[in-house]
Amino acid sequence: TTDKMAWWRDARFGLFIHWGVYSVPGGEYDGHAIGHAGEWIMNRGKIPVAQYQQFAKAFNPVKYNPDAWVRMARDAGMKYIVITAKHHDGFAMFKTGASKWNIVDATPYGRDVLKPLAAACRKYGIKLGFYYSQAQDWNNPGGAAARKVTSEGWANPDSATIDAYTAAHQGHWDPAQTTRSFADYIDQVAVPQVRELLTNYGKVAVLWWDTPVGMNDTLAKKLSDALALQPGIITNDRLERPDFPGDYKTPEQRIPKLNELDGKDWETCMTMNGTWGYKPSDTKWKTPETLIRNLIDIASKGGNYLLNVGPTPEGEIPPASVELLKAMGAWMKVNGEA
Ligand code: JFZ
Repeated sequence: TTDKMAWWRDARFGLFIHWGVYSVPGGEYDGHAIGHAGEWIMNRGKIPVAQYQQFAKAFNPVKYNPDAWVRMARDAGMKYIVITAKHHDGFAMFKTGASKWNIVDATPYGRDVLKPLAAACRKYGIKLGFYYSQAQDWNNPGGAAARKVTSEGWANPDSATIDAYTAAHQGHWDPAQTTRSFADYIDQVAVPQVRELLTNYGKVAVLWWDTPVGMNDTLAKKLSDALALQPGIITNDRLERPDFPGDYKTPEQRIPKLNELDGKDWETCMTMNGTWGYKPSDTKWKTPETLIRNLIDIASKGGNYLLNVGPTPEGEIPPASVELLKAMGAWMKVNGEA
């Protein structure tokens, strides 16, 4: 049955939130600007695990206001929110028993940020989804690392050694990353955390998988089986196994052409500047006109638009993003559905 897709097809517009420890360095390491998106800084900068984990001590989102975030999304005309529960740096933004590398145990803030977001979503009738990086995990031992990436963007004095290690260890750059097998990481971290996410936050509308590096059918089945905890949950296509195609496709940073559409459900995810995670040096914001046209283009072709914000370590959504969402809300008020 495809009934479970009804709300999603109706929704058209959602908020993506990339938030985690990577917002602390914000694209800069050791005084150097690191290329690529902010949330990839640990991999792109080949930052050792012990050093990266220091950033958690400065992650203290005392200005976090989930009620205001959800109202902001609602007022922009959005119907759902997908937040990074765990991105590739492996940092859990929630209370978890599967790893100490989480917001409760490793930051001065010491609180789960997903709980109050779930409550605010319930209050305003906004659906809540979790992004979960099921395979790539650069801090929990055994997690995968995309292997094509070499260090760049700064004068890493050890880059030759690190790049050689990376080439020889499936993309890992720190021996601490390889002290457990990938299968054990899936059993001991990924599956338990997905189960926690689907148990402790009430109704979860979407599970947004990403980058299935090193995955195989057996391990993917364990992750997919956990979804039984939330009847009616919708998943994207990034588990990427033939047996688990997911419920919708995820063209990234682009809007499909009419002749590419094959009748399957799809969602374009997109940044407002050029990064998913907070990176203050990226000031190349799209205009409100562009974003509104994108929404119209996507809606007219039957897709959904998942538009991203990257909050700061203090828990604030960048003012430029807030302004863009206000502009979209103003347009939606006049032209959106009643
Ligand atoms: C992934 C992440 O690596 C990235 O940090 C961000 O979370 C984004 C939403 O998803 O990046 C991808 C994943 C898939 C493609 C490109 C980038 N793809 O299929 O072209």
